[in-house]
Amino acid sequence: VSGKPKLLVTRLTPPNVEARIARDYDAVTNPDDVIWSTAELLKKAEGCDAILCSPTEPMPADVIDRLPDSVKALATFSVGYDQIDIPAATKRGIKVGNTPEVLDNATADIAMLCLLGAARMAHNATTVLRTGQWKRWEPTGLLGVHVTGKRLGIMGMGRIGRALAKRARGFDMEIHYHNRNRLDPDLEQGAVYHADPEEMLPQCDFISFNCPLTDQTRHFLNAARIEMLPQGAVMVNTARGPVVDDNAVIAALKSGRIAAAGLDVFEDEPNFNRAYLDLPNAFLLPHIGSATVETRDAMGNLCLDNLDAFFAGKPMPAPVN
Ligand code: 8YV
Repeated sequence: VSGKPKLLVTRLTPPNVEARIARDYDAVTNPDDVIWSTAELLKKAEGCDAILCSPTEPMPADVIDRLPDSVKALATFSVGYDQIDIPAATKRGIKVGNTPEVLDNATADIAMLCLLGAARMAHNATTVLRTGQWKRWEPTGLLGVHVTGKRLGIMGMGRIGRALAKRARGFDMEIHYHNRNRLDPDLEQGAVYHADPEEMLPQCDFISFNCPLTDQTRHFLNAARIEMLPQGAVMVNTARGPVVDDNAVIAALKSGRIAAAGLDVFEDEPNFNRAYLDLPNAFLLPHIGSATVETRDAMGNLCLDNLDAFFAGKPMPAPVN
């Protein structure tokens, strides 16, 4: 590429990232932050060398295959890249980068918030307060699930899973985990490894999903596996909505089979299953895991580090393929 590379930026990025883009790239941006259809995306990508994209633009194989030939790199503003068909990108010679590490702490904080918010029925409690139903102290009312000393099963012990484990240890929880591979002892920090995730389920007073969405993890927590959890378990999801079957979770929250859920992600966001709204034992957040000023800045900068490296002919600092 001679001169500044032409970059398509699909969503608004933090101000200092916008400034860096304006300085270093010939950019097509989206100042009104509208969500583009695939057709609009493909049209705007014409003549671009790379795209700074996000999970709001699905890029399955048929979209990757229709990208203009000029597009040689994708930098997604996310650690998750399930929205991109990576083998299709690789096949077309398109390099993909993501934003690991910089969002671990913010996301683990939200996982802990979901865990505590669910366990202590925070949604129901705040509703009681805000709707004028707080008339007197109730010795046996607004009781949640005790956290200290309980077993937490972490599905996916990558960087975010480990950051959650660190927090949960501070709450004296006993950590169990399933991961494709067992961790080295220095990373495991005494957590109990379960090679078979189904074998872990009966030991999960709490279960948290911190794994990527893949063909293996899609709908992992379905009706049959909910039955393998202890009665009254608490579940947390800050990963991707489709790793659980929302209909099965909603049924289990209604019956009390699952005592409470803390969810930051849903199937078909933002058109999540509205049945969740009727559940006092569901603590719900609108996908804010990485939503701190510092984290979003760092994510934007890492996207540009990936792209700068790519255009300098160097390996991306956070490559996917
Ligand atoms: C963001 C995320 O909400 O990184 C991810 O995979 O889901 C979150 O950090 C999102 O990607 C913002 O674009």
